[in-house]
Amino acid sequence: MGHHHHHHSHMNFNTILEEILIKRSQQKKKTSPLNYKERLFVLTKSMLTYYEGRAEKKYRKGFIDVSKIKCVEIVKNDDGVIPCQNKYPFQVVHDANTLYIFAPSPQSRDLWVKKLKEEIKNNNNIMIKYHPKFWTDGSYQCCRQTEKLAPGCEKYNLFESSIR
Ligand code: 4IP
Ligand code: ZN
Repeated sequence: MGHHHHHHSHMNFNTILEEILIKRSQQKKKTSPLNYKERLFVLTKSMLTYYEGRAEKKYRKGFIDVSKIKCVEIVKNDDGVIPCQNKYPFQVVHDANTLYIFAPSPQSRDLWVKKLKEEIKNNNNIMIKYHPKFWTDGSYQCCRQTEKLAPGCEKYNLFESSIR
């Protein structure tokens, strides 16, 4: 007691990337609401975790096992409206779900996509094809397929940054 370390509790040596971003609810159930929440995202070698709140008082809301990620890519949105403050979407496909995350700038998005791609490059479940556009109102905007798990409609390139 009596000795206080000055430390940055919000960032440890395991952290690859950390930033406040916005996420769309994954709608894991048919009854799940569609909403957008600001979350503190933290990427480590093993987990992508998101928290409510900022550095000191943060509550974990969700996490994705990096080894379960099948695809990380920018979302093509052409002139579509993005109903939250951050206008640069990317997707993290894992298990049976897709997490859509919205970055505040192209630079932020590029960094997240790049770092995530680096971390998943040895995963054995990487998708051959993916959906370049959003799942919205019961179908993919890219191919109009109406099953969330419908096969991808465009070749996925893990080693190239996608076209905007
Ligand atoms: C919740 O809505 C939040 O958006 C959750 O996000 C989300 O979980 C839930 O989706 C959704 O129902 P309410 O806050 O209105 O309850 P967060 O965990 O960031 O708060 P995800 O899975 O997106 O983390 P479902 O599909 O998990 O129910
Ligand atoms: Zn598609």
